[in-house]
Amino acid sequence: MNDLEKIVSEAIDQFASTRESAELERVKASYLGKAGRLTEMLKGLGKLAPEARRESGALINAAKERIEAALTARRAAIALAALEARLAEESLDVTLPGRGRGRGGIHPVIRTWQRVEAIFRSIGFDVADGPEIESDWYNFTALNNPENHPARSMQDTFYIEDKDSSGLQLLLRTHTSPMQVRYARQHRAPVKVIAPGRTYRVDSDATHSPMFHQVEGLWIDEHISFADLKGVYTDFLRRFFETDDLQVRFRPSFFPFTEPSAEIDMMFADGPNKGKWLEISGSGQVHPTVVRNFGLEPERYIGFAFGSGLERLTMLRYGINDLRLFFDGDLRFLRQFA
Ligand code: 2U9
Repeated sequence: MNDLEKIVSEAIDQFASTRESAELERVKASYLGKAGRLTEMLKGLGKLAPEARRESGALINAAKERIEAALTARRAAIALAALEARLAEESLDVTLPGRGRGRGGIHPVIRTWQRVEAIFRSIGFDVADGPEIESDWYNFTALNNPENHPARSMQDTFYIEDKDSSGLQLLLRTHTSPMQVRYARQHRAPVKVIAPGRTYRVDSDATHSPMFHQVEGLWIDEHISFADLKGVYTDFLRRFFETDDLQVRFRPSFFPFTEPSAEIDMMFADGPNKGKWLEISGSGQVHPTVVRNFGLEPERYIGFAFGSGLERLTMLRYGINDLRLFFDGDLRFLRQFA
């Protein structure tokens, strides 16, 4: 075998023994690269006489073409092997059943929130939403809470250490009333609004959570009376609990922001709570000082307010007996409402 034949067959053997393209390209360079064996032979042609140069040149070029053909074939083989390896590794069994996606649901307290909104909207109430971080003025002062009222203490209220840009004391709202003060000051009379939302108090046991939900209502106009409160709230309860067999009573109470004030109790004619008076809400005629803080004259404007816990409404509606279930995130509980 002459030199050229040997080089060609060595190249073909070496190509065949490579397993990946980088290695193949390195072997290729040793034959066809700048200092490759065949390249060196082509360079040597210059020293030959014209006749011999043409003859040798043709032979070397024919050898080069065979090497290049072997190279192209090996490149294709390596690429195919890589593709097959990948296909084998990433193979899918399209006959397997799908994994499915977990379906989310609406939290029972939020369901109550939505129901309450829909019912009050249908009786002409607007729905207001506002900040959970409030100033001391909107949360307490505007609502006629005296400076030394116990609710203002750090034992009951979460205070924020930093003051706001104008030096105001900030806190987490303890009720949604500050939103109604904002709303009344902005809209003027008549005011007919509910404010549902998250509220915060330093309190945590089987019946209290540091974060809970309230809905408060406010109706202020020239001739709003306790009869309107009783009518609106009774209508709300009957629709919320989907029964007309429900009694409502008012019991005298005290809140700084209402005068007179009353607890609202209700009694079902059926079901597990049949015949029991259940506390469901606080309420009252809005205190004249609070009306003045809206920017309205209390001699002309009068109305009522109420406040109810959304957790309490939810527990009574679904027969839930432990408040903590709402906040545990246990899917076995939550799925029942999805
Ligand atoms: C304004 C003026 C007065 C809202 C009211 C109550 C009585 C009340 C509690 C019920 C259960 C809070 O979630 S709870 O712990 N609320 O007893 N709330 S009157 O009075 C207002 C609201 C807004 C401007």
